[in-house]
Amino acid sequence: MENIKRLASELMELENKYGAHNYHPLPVVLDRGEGVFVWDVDGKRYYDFLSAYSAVNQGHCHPKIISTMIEQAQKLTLTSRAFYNSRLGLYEEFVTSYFNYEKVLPMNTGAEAVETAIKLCRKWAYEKKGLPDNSAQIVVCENNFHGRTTTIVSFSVDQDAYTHYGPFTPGFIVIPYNDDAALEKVLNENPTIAGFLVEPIQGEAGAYVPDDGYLKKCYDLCQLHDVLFIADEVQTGIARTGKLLACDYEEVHPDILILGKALSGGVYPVSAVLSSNEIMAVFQPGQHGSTFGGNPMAAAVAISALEVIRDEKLAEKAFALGKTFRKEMTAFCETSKVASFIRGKGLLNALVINNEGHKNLAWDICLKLLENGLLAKPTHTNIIRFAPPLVITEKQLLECIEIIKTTINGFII
Ligand code: IF1
Repeated sequence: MENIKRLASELMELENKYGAHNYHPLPVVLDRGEGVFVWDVDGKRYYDFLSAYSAVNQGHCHPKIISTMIEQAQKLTLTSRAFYNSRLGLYEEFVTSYFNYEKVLPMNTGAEAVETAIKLCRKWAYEKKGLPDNSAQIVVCENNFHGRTTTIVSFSVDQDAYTHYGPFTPGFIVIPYNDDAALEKVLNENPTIAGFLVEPIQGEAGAYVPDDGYLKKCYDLCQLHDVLFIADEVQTGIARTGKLLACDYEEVHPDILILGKALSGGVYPVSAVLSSNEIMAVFQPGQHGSTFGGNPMAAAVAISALEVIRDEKLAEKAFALGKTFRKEMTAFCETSKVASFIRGKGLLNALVINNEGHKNLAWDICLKLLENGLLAKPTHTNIIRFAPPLVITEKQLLECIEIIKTTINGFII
């Protein structure tokens, strides 16, 4: 056991010495994952309540997805789009039907898909809506998180995300989130708006759920002004919030839908932009693409990952278990001086902590949760995100709720 323990510290030291310091990980070295569990190099087991930021909704190393990956890996992994391949068309038919769209543009990371959606929206605005060249504006919301490219951080309000990355990409208007009147005002005042890019629930902001009806009102305003409603469901999509898409709660069908993360069950970078024939037609050969986008491995894995969501009814499970989690945690917040309130939908939830007099309380709670066998990470200094894989059972969830309560009760403020 002693050797393995040294291994953990050695591995952390290697990351520290040879890796860029663009993260501040919790002090645990993970080595294996299965379902809701991960094990560290010392063989200690943890409940994973981050799910790689909702990329492993299907659970770690889901056997069906893994076997698809192994089979495809032994056959054909990458061809580039210079040629057709035997998996892509099958995937494109499957995923467009699954989400009720006519066309898909396959990419790899969430940020790539967001960038693709921005280019698609702008090109549509010039070529179909008739906006003057280079005049297109896209409306975004305060406290957004859509990825980390230079264009995307150009419209971030988080200093850590944009400081010293300028000069920034113009053409974005930032309005308050959960404020449809602000969207209406900016649409009435600006004739060159092309789109509205929004997270149906703001993940990084701490599972910030907008008022009921907000998405529908914004969607209707966009329709009225011939502006594209673009939903970034990279984190909220694929059953995480208790529906297949968070937009489904308000029966909003985005003009452009952005998916990523759990689209592959966390085994491979797969993202997608879905839209209509009319909108997607603005992309002609040679006008957009990527080396790995639409590769046969991604196509095969994504079909399996989506079949698991459907066949194991993971949206329904997330809906029911999310209610249990928020009910239990709301009751706990009523008696706790540390836990203020819980918010979220499905199994995307966040606990707001009262960190008065103890700035890094959320971080310290996560360190204690780690000791107690549960992995969670704070987003901002006073919010802890709780997002287990959707395959968690009710019994396991109740056990984890006890771990969370006991751990927090160990902190006196
Ligand atoms: C990091 C945050 C979550 C996303 C939404 C696009 C992307 C993301 C709604 C880009 C990615 C990840 C990125 C990761 C941590 C994590 C994150 F904390 F950064 F904000 F989940 F909330 N749209 N979110 O949440 O997708 O390019 O990463 O595949 O950058 O630290 P990506």
